[in-house]
Amino acid sequence: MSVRVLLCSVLLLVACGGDDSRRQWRFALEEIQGSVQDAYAQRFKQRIEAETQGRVEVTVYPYGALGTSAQLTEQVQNGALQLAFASPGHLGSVIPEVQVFLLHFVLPEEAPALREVLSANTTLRKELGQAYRARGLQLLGIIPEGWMVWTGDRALRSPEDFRGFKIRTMTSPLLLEVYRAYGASPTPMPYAEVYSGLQLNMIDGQVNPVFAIQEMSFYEVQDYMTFAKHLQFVSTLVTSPAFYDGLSPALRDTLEAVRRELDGYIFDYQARLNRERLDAIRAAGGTELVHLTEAQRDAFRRSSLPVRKAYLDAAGERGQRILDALLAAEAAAD
Ligand code: 6CS
Repeated sequence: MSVRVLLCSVLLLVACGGDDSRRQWRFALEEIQGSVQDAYAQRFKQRIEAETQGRVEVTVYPYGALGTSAQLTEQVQNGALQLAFASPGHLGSVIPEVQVFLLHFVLPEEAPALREVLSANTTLRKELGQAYRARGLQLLGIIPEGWMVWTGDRALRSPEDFRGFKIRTMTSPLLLEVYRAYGASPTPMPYAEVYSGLQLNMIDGQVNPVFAIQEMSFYEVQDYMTFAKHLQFVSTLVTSPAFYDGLSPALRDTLEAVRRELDGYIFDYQARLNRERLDAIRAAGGTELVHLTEAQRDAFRRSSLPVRKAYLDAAGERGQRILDALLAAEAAAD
């Protein structure tokens, strides 16, 4: 074998796997250091490197290092990255089915039922896994990051309060339907542009979990946080089918075992982080916290129902099976 052929083979193995020799896995985040995704990735790195005795080295790239969410997904598809988070809020034009996680009042509300459905619902994992594969992605994990909270220049106690409200959304197409159903003017934009958009009054508000509102300093340029418990922020961990299929069976088992272990870890971690970050926002002062009553939540629930049809129009029969599975889990949890 010539030196050149040997070098090429080694480079291919390092990038793609294929045996258990030394390799580097590049893992990109849609969030900054200190976030839920960062905590997940740091623990993942620690566990994978320990389990493989350092034969696999994981390098974590926080948001901003390699591009927007859409760009990270492309980099996974073309093999430049081995792992990345891909949030349904940004993935809808690639995988319409995943937009089920953008529908309000669908997932079970209580933590144990939510944990069960996200980590262990076989229909969800099978159907979503196939949808990802069909678009050149391998679904690894489904990760909750906390309740979405509306921030704004006003409190949002009813769909009427949303009338004319310019809310920044992530970039999935269904989010336009979701917020138009409340009478709002949804404005999709990448995460990195939200703070300046709020500061310059290009948008009136945005929606994210508490930890993100704190670490991205959105609360500093917003007067109100409205807690409607309408939606859990869910992200997904992805790799490419070529990378996944190219792993040795032993290394694939290790990857799956670590992923399953992290399901439990991240669920508790995000709950704690969101509580601590809310305390920090309270301590800073200047932001009014508004918690909706059941009657107020019901008005939003009713307004949100027609969006399920828009989801099914985009996601088809597989989408129907996924939505049915989630609604069944929600009904069972009641
Ligand atoms: O709002 C966003 O775009 C982002 N929010 C969070 C909490 N994670 C990733 C996502 O891109």
